[in-house]
Amino acid sequence: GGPTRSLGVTPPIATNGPTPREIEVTKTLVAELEKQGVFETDEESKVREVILGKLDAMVKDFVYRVAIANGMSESLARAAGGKIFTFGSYRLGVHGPGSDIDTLCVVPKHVQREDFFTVFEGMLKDREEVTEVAGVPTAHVPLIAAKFMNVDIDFTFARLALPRVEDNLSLEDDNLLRNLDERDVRSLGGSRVTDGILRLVPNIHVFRMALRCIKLWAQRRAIYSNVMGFLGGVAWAMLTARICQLYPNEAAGAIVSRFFIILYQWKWPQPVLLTQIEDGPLSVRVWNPKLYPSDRLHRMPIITPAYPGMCSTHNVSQSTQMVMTSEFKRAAEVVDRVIIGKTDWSELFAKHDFFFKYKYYLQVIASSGSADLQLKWHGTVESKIRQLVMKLELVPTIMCAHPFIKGFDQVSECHNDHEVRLVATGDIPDEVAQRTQKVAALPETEEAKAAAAEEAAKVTDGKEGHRMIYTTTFYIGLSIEPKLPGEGARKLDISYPTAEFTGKVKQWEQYDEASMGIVVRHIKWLQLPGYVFDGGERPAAASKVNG
Ligand code: 3AT
Ligand code: MN
Ligand code: MN
Repeated sequence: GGPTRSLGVTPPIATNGPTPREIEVTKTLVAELEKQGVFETDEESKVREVILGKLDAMVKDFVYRVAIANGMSESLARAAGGKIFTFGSYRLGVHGPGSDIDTLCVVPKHVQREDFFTVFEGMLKDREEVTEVAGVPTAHVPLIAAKFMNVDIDFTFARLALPRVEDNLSLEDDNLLRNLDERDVRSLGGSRVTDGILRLVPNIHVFRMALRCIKLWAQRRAIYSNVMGFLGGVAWAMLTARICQLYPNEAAGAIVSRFFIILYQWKWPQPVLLTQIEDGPLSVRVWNPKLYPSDRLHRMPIITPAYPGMCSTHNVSQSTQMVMTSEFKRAAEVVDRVIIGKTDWSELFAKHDFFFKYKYYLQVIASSGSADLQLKWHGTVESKIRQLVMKLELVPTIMCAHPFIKGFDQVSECHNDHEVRLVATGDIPDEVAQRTQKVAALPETEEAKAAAAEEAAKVTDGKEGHRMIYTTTFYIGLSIEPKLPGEGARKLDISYPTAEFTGKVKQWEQYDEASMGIVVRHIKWLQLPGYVFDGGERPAAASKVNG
């Protein structure tokens, strides 16, 4: 190989290039990833480039319009600039055919955040290429979500303390953060972290291929979710980047192999760093377990490489760490067998076995009476699940409380209060289940929402007591300590964590006792409903036994 750039907080472990066998397994890995559909076509990537060109022009036009409206001269308004940056999977170069493009619109100081949600949002709505526009100005990272030429785009926004934003502007300089609003600092963070990762990997092509493999594996094994206490896309990218630093001349197949071995053996809570954590010009906190007790609670710290360095994995709990560790082990064993030719890469990407793994499961059922309400209620309950997990970990007989990464949405047509009660507590009667077939899941598109609302109106119109009930059910697998010989059956008392959890959830400012429900109950494996299994996956033994 070429010259080795030494990157990272330690020297590399090895600087050799790949063996012929490692080159071979890298080829079969790429072939498997192609087969799994993770790459977009050349045409699709050209469309994305066209879109980005148009969006950059739009941002410049936006800055110009606001400047003119503020009374600036034509020439000053033109010179004010504006620039679009990207982050997320597209910027990393690991996006799939269905991925969105995460963008950051960077503007000079005369453009206000309000302008973004009025002027720019309006400009989007006026474009014929744009089909859906939804501004979320109050989000932690405020954004506008839109569909442009059929591609999902997330627009975030940052206003710099500069009179103009020129095309050669880089966001690398920490001093850019001076005198900015907290939200602008946060918005800039997404791009600065992604760019930092890319600067800190020795070979970008190898990094991308390895990361595509790791992402697909983590999704299939159901451990890709920051909200639920696993890792999100940025954390998986940083882990992959660190392994690339340790083997700067290796091929992707070998990186993947080292990834699982090294992470299985990692001495957590020793942090994973891509670069030394540095101080900077703001008075914000930088991750530092010596200084801050709360940072000492992070079990698997993975620290972002841009100032202010932050832990991207503060949601990891004892249980999710256990689950990920055992997945690292399984994956290391599979890849070993791939390398000696005893199996192929497809085994690495085999679907998770969450719904076969445990004897007992908790169901967390969030219910409400309308689709719009359920969307928010779903999100609120979801964001609290990891707190329930941590409470369950304190129950002495529970060894592991394993949350599934997503909730299951259902809509049920109920004809009386009794049916509503049954649905809200997880016992969907057969006749309700049959009525429910038509409406299957929460509507996502505007047309589907309209159709669902119409359906709901038909059900409720003139038929007293007829209602559509929306439910989202989350699952937590429980691993219980085996009982000792001679000991009687173990009692599982989850009333305390459950009560605490439902209490917390009900503190949500929009919670309304009359229209929203939250129920936690435990069930045996046999009672798992059919919808958690893919068609035909469920073994004959597990027929529907409710009650
Ligand atoms: P896809 O290929 O789009 O599925 P991605 O890694 O680009 O993968 P997202 O588009 O969901 O994933 O997120 C891109 C970045 O946006 C990742 C993170 O820096 C930021 N981000 C995502 N969700 C949130 C959130 N809820 N709060 C703050 N930042 C977020
Ligand atoms: Mn994305
Ligand atoms: Mn996104």
